[in-house]
Amino acid sequence: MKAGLIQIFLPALVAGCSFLPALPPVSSPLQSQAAKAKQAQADLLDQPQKWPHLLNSKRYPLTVRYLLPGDKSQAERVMGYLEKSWQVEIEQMGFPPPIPSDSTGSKRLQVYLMRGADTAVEATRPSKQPDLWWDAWESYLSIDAWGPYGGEILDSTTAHEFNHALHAALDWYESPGFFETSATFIQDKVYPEDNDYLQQIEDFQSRPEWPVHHFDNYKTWYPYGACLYLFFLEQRYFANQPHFLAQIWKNSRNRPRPFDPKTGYPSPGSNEPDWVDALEGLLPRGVDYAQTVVEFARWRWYTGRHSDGKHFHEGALLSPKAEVRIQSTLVPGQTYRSQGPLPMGSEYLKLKRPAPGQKLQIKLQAEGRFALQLVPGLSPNSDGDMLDPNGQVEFGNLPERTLILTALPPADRPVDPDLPAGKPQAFQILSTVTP
Ligand SMILES: [Ca+2]
Ligand SMILES: [Ca+2]
Ligand SMILES: [Ca+2]
Repeated sequence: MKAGLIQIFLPALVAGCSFLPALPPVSSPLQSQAAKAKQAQADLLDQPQKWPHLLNSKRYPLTVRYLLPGDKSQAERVMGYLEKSWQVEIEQMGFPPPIPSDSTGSKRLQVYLMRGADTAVEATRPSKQPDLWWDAWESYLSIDAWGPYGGEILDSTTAHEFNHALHAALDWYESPGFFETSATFIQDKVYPEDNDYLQQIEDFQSRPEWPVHHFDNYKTWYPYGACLYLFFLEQRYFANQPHFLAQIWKNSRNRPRPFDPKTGYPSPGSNEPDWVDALEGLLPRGVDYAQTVVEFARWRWYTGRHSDGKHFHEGALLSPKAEVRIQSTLVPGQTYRSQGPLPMGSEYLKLKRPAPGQKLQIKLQAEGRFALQLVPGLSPNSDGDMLDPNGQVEFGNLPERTLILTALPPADRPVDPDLPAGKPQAFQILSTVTP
């Protein structure tokens, strides 16, 4: 197992996809070709002296290497994207520079352009610079500028991968999902007009029962689309300034952690502080991660057709598929049972207004703790209301409202993004109609 490879792409295993093509037989020409291509990459990546062509940035310590003279214009294009990424991510947002994996001693970040290569960042070894006390790794980028992440989205792809190189220099073993959540948020900072990230929000919004920090090991775009939470934080808590993200990464640094020989990775529980700890250090006094997640559960309803211009700068650009999934519709008088969301996840239920002159009362029965709220708000200045577990639902003039149940962890247990999520928190709702 090769530790340290972070890739932008989604492997062929898309969630729920059960019609994967059969793999070629073990010794097929196709596979041996693929094996040869992999070997060719292994012989070249991280070996700058073997590359015949290079381009050095005049602005920043960046080198793009390529194999064929005819690829020069592509190399120039990628260099332009890298320079813009450096300017925004490092100079404007405050990430410290990357630590190059570079055997030539040039101290320039090496970026390899190769057809068929993984579009990825690889961290090669811990930095030996004596003043770096934390788990800082040297890294390089490889980019297939001709592959599925090239073309029109090569700009945001480059911004995304460059951000991973900055992660490597701070904490290469932070919680895995947060790498993609951060780098996808970054795409819109460096290339605001390239809205490729919006599609990835669909997988995230279709799984509200998972915690924001859930990592499904690249089965879906979920951790990428979780950038919606970072857009919420930026707007709600950080005055629309994206610098908080670099600060979270800086504050989540830790000393090098011992590797577990069984997995080849440090044990997840040893990631202290983690990004949630770092975030909580930046939030206003008295606000914790769980509280932001409850608020965010309300915000994420205001997307697509529910956008009101006050939640998410590009919420109205999201397609109906990127609206948060409503689990069920309850008719007045119905009893509803659910296996429930994971702790820190939410479930959304539509409530229908009872007949004129009648009131709707709901009663929550559950062992775990829940936060209940109703959207949308009933007045222009309100975007929703908290609801008692045993309360009356007001409808104002609305024909229906959405009830959000967010599963909270036990009050005495802080949330840790590296530990298993736990079991779904089952609940039951009794709804009664009274005159
Ligand atoms: Ca945008
Ligand atoms: Ca950490
Ligand atoms: Ca922690």
